[in-house]
Amino acid sequence: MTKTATLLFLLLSLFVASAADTNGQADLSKSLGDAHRSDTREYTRRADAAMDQWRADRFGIMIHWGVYAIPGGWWNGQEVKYAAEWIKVGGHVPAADYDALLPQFNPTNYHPQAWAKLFKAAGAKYVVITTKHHDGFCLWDSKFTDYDIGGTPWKKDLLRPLAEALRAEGIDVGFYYSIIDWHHPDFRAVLKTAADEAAYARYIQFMKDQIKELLTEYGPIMTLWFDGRWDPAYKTNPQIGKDLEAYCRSLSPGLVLGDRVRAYDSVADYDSGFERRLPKRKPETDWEACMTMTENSWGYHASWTGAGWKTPRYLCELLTRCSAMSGNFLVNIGPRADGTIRPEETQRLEHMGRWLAVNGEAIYGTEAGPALELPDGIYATRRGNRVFIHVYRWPDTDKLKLKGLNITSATLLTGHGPQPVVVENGDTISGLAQSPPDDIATIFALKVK
Ligand code: FHN
Repeated sequence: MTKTATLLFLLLSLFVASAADTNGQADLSKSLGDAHRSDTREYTRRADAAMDQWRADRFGIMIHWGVYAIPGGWWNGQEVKYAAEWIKVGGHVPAADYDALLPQFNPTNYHPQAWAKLFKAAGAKYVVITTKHHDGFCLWDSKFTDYDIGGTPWKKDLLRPLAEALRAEGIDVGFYYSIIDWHHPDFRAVLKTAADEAAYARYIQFMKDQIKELLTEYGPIMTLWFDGRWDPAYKTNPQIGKDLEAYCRSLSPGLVLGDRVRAYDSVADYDSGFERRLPKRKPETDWEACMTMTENSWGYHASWTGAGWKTPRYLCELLTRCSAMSGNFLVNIGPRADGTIRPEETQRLEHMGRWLAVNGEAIYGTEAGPALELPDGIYATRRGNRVFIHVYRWPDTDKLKLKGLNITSATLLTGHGPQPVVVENGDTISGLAQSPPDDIATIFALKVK
């Protein structure tokens, strides 16, 4: 690629970088007004066991890991004010200098079994790891490129031991795969010439070849999480996404696919557009919110120390809010280059897990609770005839009125094991203690008519 073309591409990528999928959906929501996109886009709700499992999982962990963890958001002594995984574009790093990171990538402290045990302790039911992010570096030894783990001192496949460790802990496996590939010579963000079209066709075949490796050589994969659909080459040619989706499903019939495999024109199995934000009201489709623990950086960023980290309580409230709107919550971590996970992340995951160990039945396998007029900080989920009331803001009286419910019995889940609570008039929990039994949230499990 000539210097001018490279500069143009980097400038374009720079522009779309801040855009990203959130902006893609913003354009869309702009064109559709305030109505949530899925109210108007074509969508068919899946009613099969594989999709039901995805729904029941409710809580997942996303992992952004790659050579970008080496610079950790800094380049030539300067902090790059950009998401750490975008440093090649955000930091205007020459390709040769970025490629020189491969010989430094040697995760000697990578212990996939320990990772899987941490995710289990966190209460996560699925994990989505970046197999290849926009920089094109692959965490497995792909037959179709040398720009992968095989080209590092580590050499060994990073995905297989993690997938096996996750399954040993009963955690579903998901792979993230970037449509954008800043390294592959045939990738194009825009198609201007016949040569571009030919190159991009080769690149699409490359993606299919890699996807086949990922979907057929690593055991059962619950979900393939596509990303990077916003460039014109992809989003103005919806058939590409439709063909890619059909190819994925031909390889793995029960595979769950978010809508980022498509070109914004319709929802696949769920709406994956909620990035670092939740919907204002319950979408009509299945959906998932992916969330950083810090500001907008998904890969390891050395400067993220204290300010801006979401607390465990806030992360649990986001999880509750997702479940209370029948959606999934995917919280992200960015491991260091050596394979360690920073304490700010492990502490939050472990704290979430302690709460879920007691209250998880109010999250897993649930969907939005009955439409109640609930005070701020109080949410409802349901499973069958059981309604779970999640109290993040403790009432200042000893009563909690739940208008519209006909409660036949109620137990306090949180604290020291289920305890019966008094119900008045079929809609009021009374006898509340002066302060809540838990520093995160208190769950009441109700039987309702
Ligand atoms: O550009 C990526 C970004 O680096 C990160 O992977 C997020 C995660 O959802 N997705 C894109 C931005 O929408």
